[in-house]
Parts: sequence; C-alpha cells; structure tokens
Amino acid sequence: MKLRSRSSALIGSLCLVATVALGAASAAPKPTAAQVSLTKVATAQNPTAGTAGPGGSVWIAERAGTVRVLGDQGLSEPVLDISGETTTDGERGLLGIAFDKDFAHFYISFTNREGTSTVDEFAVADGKLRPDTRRTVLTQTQPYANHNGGDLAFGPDGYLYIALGDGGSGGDPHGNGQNLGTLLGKLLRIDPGGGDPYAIPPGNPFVGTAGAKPEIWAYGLRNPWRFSFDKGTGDLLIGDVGQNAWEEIDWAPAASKGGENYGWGEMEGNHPYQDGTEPANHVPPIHEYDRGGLGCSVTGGYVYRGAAVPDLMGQYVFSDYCDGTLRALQIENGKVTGVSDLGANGGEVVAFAQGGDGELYVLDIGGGVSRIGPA
Ligand SMILES: [Ca+2]
Repeated sequence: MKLRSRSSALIGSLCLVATVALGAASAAPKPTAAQVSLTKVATAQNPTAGTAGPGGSVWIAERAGTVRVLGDQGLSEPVLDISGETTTDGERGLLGIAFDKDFAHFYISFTNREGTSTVDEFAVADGKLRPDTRRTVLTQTQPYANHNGGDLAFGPDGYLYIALGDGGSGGDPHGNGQNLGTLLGKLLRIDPGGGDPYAIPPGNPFVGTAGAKPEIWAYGLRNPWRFSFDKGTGDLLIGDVGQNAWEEIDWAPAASKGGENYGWGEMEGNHPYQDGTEPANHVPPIHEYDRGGLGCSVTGGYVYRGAAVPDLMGQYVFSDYCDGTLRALQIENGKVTGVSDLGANGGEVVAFAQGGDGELYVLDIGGGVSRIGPA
C-alpha cells in the first residue's frame, strides 16, 4: 500500500506518492466479455481488510482498530476495538484479519503503538470473539513506518500465512528482501494451533537451513500488501507493491513447496532494481505494469469464484490504490493469457474481501464497501 497525499480529511495524514499521472490513454486493455458493476453495501471508517466469517458473514477491519460485521443493514457496531493499541501514521493500523478453517479462531494483524507488526489470536464461540482468550502469536519490529505488509490468510493446507514488507524506507536499505535471516520482506507460514506461541509446519522450505528463519515460506517481497489463495485451485497470488517503476502480481501453484524468491530488492518486477542482479532462482511476476497510466500501488485481490458474474469465473480480480480501476487477469497454468478492464472504478481501492460464497467486495479507504455484480 502506498497512500497518496490528498486533501481528504480521512486520509490527509497519509502520504507517500507525491504525484501520479493518471488516465494515460495509451494502455487501454483489450475488450473482454466480463464487465462488472459495484453496489455500495456499507460505509466503513477507512476499511483496510475483510474476510469471510461464520454463518455466511463478512467481517471488515477498519484501519484505526475496529472490526465490524457486514449484514443486510450495513455494518454492525464494533465486535472488536483495539483503537487504543494502534496508530494510523505512516502505513500503520489494523491491517489484516482472518479466520481459521472452522471459524474456531480469529486473527488480527496490526502495528502496535511502537510500530511493531503484531498478530494476535482470539478463540471464537457461537460466532463471537472471546476477548479473554486473546494471545499474541507473532511480532516483528519495524525499522520504518511504511511497508508493513500485514495481510493474513489461511492456506488450503490449514496453516496461517502472514505477509511482511521489507521494513520500509525506500529501496530496501537493509537488504531484507533477500536476507533469509529476517522475517521482513517475506511471506511466512506458521501453525498457530500447533505450539505456543506457534509451531513451524513440517516442510517449511528453510527448516534446517543455517541462518534462515524457519517461518519463511517465500521471500524477495517488497510490500506484499494483499495476497490470497484461489478458493478453486489453492494457487497463491500476491500483489507486491513496487518501488518507483513496476507493480507486480506474483503466483505460485497450490503444489508449491515454498521457497520462491520473488526477487526484491535485486529486481523490481522483471527488471533489475538500480544496479541489482537477477538472482538465479528468481521467480518473475506473472504480471507487471508500469506507472504509465494504470496506477502506482497494486492492490492484490482474489480469483473470482462467485455466481453473480459468470463471465468472471476463475479470473483474478485486482486493482490499484492510485487508479481504482478493477482489472482481471486470465491465467492458465501460471501464465497470464489476458488482462482486462472490468469497466468499474472502486475509488481508492485498498483491499478486496471474499465472502464464503465466493462473491467479492471492494474496500475503498475513503469508506465504501461495495459488492461486485454483473454490469
Ligand atoms: Ca518481484
């Protein structure tokens, strides 16, 4: 996530990208059958994340530290409020939420008042959080206020995946992306129910590698702000925010054993970053785009597995914080066969949420929670 400087009171305190050229006509995507509409279903206070909850619900995280449940009448009163424990300076706040497979536990990812990335767990009973069961699962200190990553999701393997950015500043000054000795710049995989505070899943790729953190699943990430697993195939998709030139989508098949090196900070997309050298094991993005009109900060989404837009089935829906256009990738065997403009703009798209029914919601940091439907 890069949050632009704007006059909006809601995001006025956030700034990273000074000037963004929008609307260049040269990059018009090819036409596609799938076109969508957006129906606003609620207004939140700076929504940052959402996840399918128990009983077909969708839970929405708000940046300042509250969680609300989306219902027919909009959002509930907060079911959780940690606003006294986080701040919203830089790129901080409540950044991710997730349930485990049986909705037995709920996880939150936030930066604490010192800026430390923190993942906490709550037990869930009868669809409600049990505050007395709260415990901290994982923490990671952050050298700078930006590039915190912060997304959370359970994989089809039942393990918790946690995205952490490279620590921030610009250009990965500490070389965290390629350093297996730090959790920064990585996608982690842990088993929060298997130990105290968690267990390392057997088969994690760097277990037994001297000097490497065993939590690491994949590395070479700059700011993997949003990632997801395809509900249909189990494939992993990561939206990794670029430095100054290239936004990218990374991909791994469900059968991956982990260990992918996505290249940062030697590579930005398919291109050496400054005087970087492409690592021999670099896994290039399946899709990249430059700053020539499509945006400046990719927002990873989901592979569509709903029923409302049949033409969109199996396509990866994503957007860009600076541009807001909803786009889709058509992917076959890990190769992008098409990129399309879905014909709708979600505003300052900071995240998507996927309901248990596979339908998708678009979260605009300005407040809008909208459901994707047919055009
Ligand atoms: Ca990369």
